[in-house]
Amino acid sequence: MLNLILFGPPGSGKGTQSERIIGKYSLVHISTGDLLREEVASQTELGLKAKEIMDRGALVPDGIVIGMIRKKLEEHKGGRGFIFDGFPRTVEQARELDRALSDYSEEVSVMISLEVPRQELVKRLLNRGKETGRSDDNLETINNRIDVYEQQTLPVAHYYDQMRKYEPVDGVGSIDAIFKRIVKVIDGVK
Ligand code: B4P
Repeated sequence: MLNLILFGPPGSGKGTQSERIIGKYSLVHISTGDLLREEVASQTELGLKAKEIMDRGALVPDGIVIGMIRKKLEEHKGGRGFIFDGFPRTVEQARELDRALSDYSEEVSVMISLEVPRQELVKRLLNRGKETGRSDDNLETINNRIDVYEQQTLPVAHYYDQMRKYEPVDGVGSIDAIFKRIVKVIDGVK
């Protein structure tokens, strides 16, 4: 199996590039952001709790996110592999992912990290906020999300770097150009 982590700050293009990657490599897409937004839309108990956290730009507790991931792994076991989009976001989530995959005798193949400067992230997310009305795409929450990324999520890159699985990719440019850079990395590990 090919198990990819698509990593990067909010607005770096993880969701956008995931769509392309799934099309080319037939992987199962797991976006914890999308899963949480589905819970919010269905107004489940978890969704109501998650909405308040997401609107502040904070991270939903590890236990909730890991539970969602384990469920998806079980549902799609035996496929060609997974693309984890926006997960893991803490070192604890990374350790749990490794444990969960090892239950299926699997492991993370590579972490692709989209590198985009803060100014560009803010511009993209403000733009998306205008177009879609997403409630966490406002200036205050965007800045908080990027701060949370730098403090709590960046150490995950170091975690995979120590295992020689961290691959930085320039995330600035056209969506097609960035996709080509990603394909080069994936084809190098396949
Ligand atoms: P996510 O849904 O993961 O939100 P995101 O990081 O903002 O989205 P993404 O990075 O995929 O957007 P994209 O760049 O594709 O998380 C939302 C919230 O959920 C978090 O803040 C947190 O509260 C919670 N959460 C999620 N996962 C969690 C976890 N594991 N643990 C705890 N909490 C968790 O797109 C951004 C914009 O840029 C788009 O408008 C796109 O069109 C544009 N864009 C993309 N590529 C571009 C390019 N090359 N040039 C110009 N614009 C581009």
